[in-house]
Amino acid sequence: MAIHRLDPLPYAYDALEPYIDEQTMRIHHGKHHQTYVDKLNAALEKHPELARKPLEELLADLSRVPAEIRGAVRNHGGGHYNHRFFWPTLKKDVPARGAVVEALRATFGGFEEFKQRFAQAAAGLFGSGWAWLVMNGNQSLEIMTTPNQDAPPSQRLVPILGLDVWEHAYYLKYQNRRPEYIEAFFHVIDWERIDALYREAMSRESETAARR
Ligand code: MN3
Repeated sequence: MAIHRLDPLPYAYDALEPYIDEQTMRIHHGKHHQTYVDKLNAALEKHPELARKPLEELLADLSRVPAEIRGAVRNHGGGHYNHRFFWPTLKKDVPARGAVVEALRATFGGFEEFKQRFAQAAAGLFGSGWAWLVMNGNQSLEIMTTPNQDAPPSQRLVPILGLDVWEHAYYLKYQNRRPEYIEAFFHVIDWERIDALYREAMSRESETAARR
């Protein structure tokens, strides 16, 4: 029984043109993301007791996932988690503002400085993976990268912003010009959603801190 499923994009495939092209979005969402979902479900079929657990919980403690499917959960579960996070954070031409932007200025010494450091991290990642802005357990923002489909919850980090830098995310339009794709990404960040994720993470962390 398929437990995890691929949600439709919350916008049209061509909604991010010209920054991210329609064909890339169709293949990326309909083929690549679908494959992560299918392979995750196939792995979980062997362990139905895990299938009912939220994906985030499985990724947060991979050592508790049976060894025979641990790699599949890490790669395909991570792939599903990362892409499910990514799609709804994209929207064209949303002004960068809100509490998260204030926090970025305070943390990185300016919004442009943040952009530069995030872009450097994304451009410098060797091979396939993701660049992230995450919140750590001290309610601080950090820029980091993960290889392949490794997901922030596996490091106890809460994703606030993420960028897929696998070639499948940009090759049709940008070929080897990853920096141009990264530059284009800054035009399609839904800052309203990023701000909501930031506020949510802040209040969740405060609750956790209060319980400690
Ligand atoms: Mn991808």
